[in-house]
Amino acid sequence: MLIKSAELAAVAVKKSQYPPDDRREIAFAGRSNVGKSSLLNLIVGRRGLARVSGSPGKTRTINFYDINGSFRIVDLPGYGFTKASKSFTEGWGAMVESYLKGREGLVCVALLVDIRHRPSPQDIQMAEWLRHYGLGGLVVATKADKVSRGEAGRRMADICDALGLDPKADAPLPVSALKKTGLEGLWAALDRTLEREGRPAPGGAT
Ligand SMILES: Nc1nc2c(ncn2[C@@H]2O[C@H](COP(=O)(O)OP(=O)(O)OP(=O)(O)O)[C@@H](O)[C@H]2O)c(=O)[nH]1
Ligand SMILES: [Mg+2]
Repeated sequence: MLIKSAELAAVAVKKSQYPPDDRREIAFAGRSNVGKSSLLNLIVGRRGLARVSGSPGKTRTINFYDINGSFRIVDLPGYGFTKASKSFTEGWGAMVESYLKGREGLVCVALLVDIRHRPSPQDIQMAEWLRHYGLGGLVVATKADKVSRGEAGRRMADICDALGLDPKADAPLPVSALKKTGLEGLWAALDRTLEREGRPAPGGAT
């Protein structure tokens, strides 16, 4: 896929702020600091499009990006950062869940996990939840630059084991936003997902 355009379409904390539900959307979910916003920037080839930070909890809103005027990538706030206040954590759940449950155009949620760590209980819960709603299947292992090649293989097997993935059918895709590696595999997966879900979107636009 060639990125011809990428622009911020909406920043939302509630449904009335979402853009119209008229096209396919792929959302990025995962723990805070796992690299969701960095991956978005890598994909669209624009370093500063989504804000990135060394401290967890950078993205606090649901950010919708229009890609090529034909689909959207949705950058979600991360879960599981320890400094979050209780009210934020509860608000996060409600905010993200209402998006994930209520969005007609949402075709897939890419679950990002850090290649160095065994998925957390929240990652596992998220993977199960996505499977249940038919939104799973795409797992991305971020920060692949942090491990050696040999180690990467072992880490991927461990991630498959923890998330109940079939290593032959839906192995995680290793990517590094730092080294800009793994993009081709990710593009191909996104293309396949969009093609598979190429049904006319609600409202008639494709
Ligand atoms: N080494 C390395 N660092 C990365 C990579 N991707 C992201 N980072 C770093 O990880 C930190 C968090 O990245 P973000 O993209 O802001 O993470 P996020 O998942 O959007 O975090 P929240 O918005 O808090 O949910 C930043 O310091 C990034 O520079 C990567 O592939 N390799
Ligand atoms: Mg972010």
